[in-house]
Amino acid sequence: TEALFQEQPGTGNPYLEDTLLRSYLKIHLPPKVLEEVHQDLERFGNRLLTKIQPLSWECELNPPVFRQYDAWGRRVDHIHTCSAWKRMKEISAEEGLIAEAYEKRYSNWSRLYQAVKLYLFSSSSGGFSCPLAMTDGAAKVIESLGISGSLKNAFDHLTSRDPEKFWTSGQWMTERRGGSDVANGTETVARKQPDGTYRLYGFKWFTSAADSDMALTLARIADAEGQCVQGSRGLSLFFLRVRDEEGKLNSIQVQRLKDKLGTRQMATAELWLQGARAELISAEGRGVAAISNMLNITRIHNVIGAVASMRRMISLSRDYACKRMAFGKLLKDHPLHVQTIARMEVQVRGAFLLLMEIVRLLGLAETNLASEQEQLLLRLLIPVAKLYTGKQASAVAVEAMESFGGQGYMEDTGLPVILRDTLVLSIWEGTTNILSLDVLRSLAKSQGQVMAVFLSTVQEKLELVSSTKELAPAVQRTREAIGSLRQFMAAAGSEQGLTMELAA
Ligand code: MFK
Ligand code: FAD
Repeated sequence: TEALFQEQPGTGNPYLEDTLLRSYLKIHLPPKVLEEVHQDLERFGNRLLTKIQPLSWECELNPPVFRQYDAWGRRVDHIHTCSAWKRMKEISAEEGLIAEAYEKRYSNWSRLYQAVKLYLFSSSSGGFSCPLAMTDGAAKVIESLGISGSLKNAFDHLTSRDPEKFWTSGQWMTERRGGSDVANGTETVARKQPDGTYRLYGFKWFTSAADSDMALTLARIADAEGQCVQGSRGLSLFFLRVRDEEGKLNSIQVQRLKDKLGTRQMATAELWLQGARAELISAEGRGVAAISNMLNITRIHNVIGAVASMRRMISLSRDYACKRMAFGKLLKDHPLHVQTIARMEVQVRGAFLLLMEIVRLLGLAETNLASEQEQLLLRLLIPVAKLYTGKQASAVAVEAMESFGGQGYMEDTGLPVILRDTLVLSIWEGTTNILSLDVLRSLAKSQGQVMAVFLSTVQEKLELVSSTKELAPAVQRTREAIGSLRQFMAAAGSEQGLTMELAA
């Protein structure tokens, strides 16, 4: 028989194997909630392992295909997606991956529970996490604007558990002249129609999950002379259906699908809006503020994706270390190799706990249980976590790839896909520097409060662990960091002073 020289790394039920996740839930969830959630997550973990992971690989092998014309020369602009991708949509509805957060069965814990399911789903989702992020963001915007009229219908579809009824949403913000500077880069114009709806004319440069049912997008409303207000105050938010009931595009042409480094399972298109019928859903000129609710949700999804991909890579790496021999012993018995894995493990654990803290706070905010301080903290932590974990995920993925040696570089192991897909996490949903500026925006807006809240929260947490001997060096370092920040603030005169100094 053939000698076995290289064993494939694998993992079991991702929920049962995730000891940090399980201990977090045990410590934080009320017992009754824990009992129900545990049962569901164990079942979901098995479904992921046996049914969903194979679909994910199918999505990677069968990326979307764009067909512009049919055999008879008619323009069809059809984006063909594979059956596994369609199945992911059904599974997302069945599992309530969006619904859970809006039904609020477990009050303030529903959001955290949803985030945990998304975290487990993410690395087996074949890219479907992307439309789910935007779907969640759209539901959040609609909820925050008030659910009425046609938005009620859209909200019901976005939050449905019925696969026949479930819709996904796109988020069309980026145009050719500006993805970060949306306020000045948006050229799309909205012309009002006699029935009160609008028709949109413009070009959307990046539109992911272009097979979605609906989208939220920004445009400038033209006045009777065809003039538009420029800058941020000229932007309004619109809701549109991508296709009508017969599947015909809503006066939209697909220019092409993007040829991407990663996220290849999912269609990202360039779209011409040629009079797409849309509904104004924000106050005129309040488009950026209104879509910020979407951004804050999709940025949390970005954190979920970052933590999930780190978890997956490291779990596989740990398993491989228990199987692969080098220099006469298993990798796990080489202290230097174990140190490399341990460093990554610390990174993913820190990122996971930060994510849990954010969704815990979000759950409180959404059930009116958050104090003003907790709301400020949430606003601050979202961009911080997105920018930090976005970068961290690709660094960890590179390190983890090396831990498999040459096999880590081989396409058919599935490992390079994870690396490619993490590389986008620091670009979309706001680049690192744009999010740094958003941190400053949140500091400036809180007028001297958020930094104080942040520092006292860190101080409180520090006290909880200050008697743990093993943590003494870390506690000391954190104390020093808090001290320097306080000094810096004092020197700046106030938090506003600090913000201005940083901004300068
Ligand atoms: C694993 C799955 C991950 C998810 C996958 C999704 C697929 C990918 C989809 C995308 O990439 S979608 C496109 C994402 N695009 C961005 O993230 C845009 C990046 N640029 C920014 O974030 C800019 O900072 C921004 C466009 C928001 C700047 O716009 P403005 O108009 O120049 O900013 P301004 O004037 O400071 O803010 C306007 C209002 O919005 C202000 O409110 P007020 O008028 O009431 O004062 C701001 O406070 C508010 N605002 C801005 N950002 C906010 C916010 N409010 C709350 N939270 C925020 N983050
Ligand atoms: P730019 O804004 O031109 O940025 C270029 C560089 O300049 C960046 O490094 C940036 O950090 C820096 N920069 C810009 N302004 C400043 C500043 N003030 N200070 C310091 N540095 C600055 N967008 C959507 O709307 N919907 C989608 O569905 C979508 N899907 C995407 C899918 C993929 C795979 C990718 C890669 C992108 C997608 N995007 C989508 C677009 C994405 O959100 C933008 O590419 C991103 O926001 C950056 O915008 P930009 O490409 O215009 O870069």
